[in-house]
Amino acid sequence: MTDCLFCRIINGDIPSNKVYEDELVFAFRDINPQAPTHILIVPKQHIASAADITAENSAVVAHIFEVIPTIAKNEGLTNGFRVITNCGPDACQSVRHLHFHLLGGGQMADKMA
Ligand code: DGP
Repeated sequence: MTDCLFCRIINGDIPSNKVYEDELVFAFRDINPQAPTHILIVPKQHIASAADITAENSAVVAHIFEVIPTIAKNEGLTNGFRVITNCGPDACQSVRHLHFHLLGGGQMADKMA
């Protein structure tokens, strides 16, 4: 989608600090990091949010969770990490392209909301 920020990052129209890419997935550093390591992991296929995951497109979501350990290891997150997806207005989703925040690099708060 040409009007989608993350689609434009994936296709290279908008520069990003890429940390991982394969045929299904693109991962890059968040422009506004909320932890020492803050990476966004997105499917190359445009899926608007977690509310739009279906039996037809869920394989890419499974693949994202398969590559998260590799990205976390590459980032040195040996003491743990957090994976979050914000979905819809109540969760303050600001970019309508499914993405998983990978956060780590230090002790985090024990509350998530
Ligand atoms: P969310 O609020 O869950 O939709 O997260 C969107 C994230 O996207 C937010 O943490 C900031 C990040 N972000 C927004 N615009 C850009 C951008 O142009 N480049 C990068 N690298 N990250 C961005």
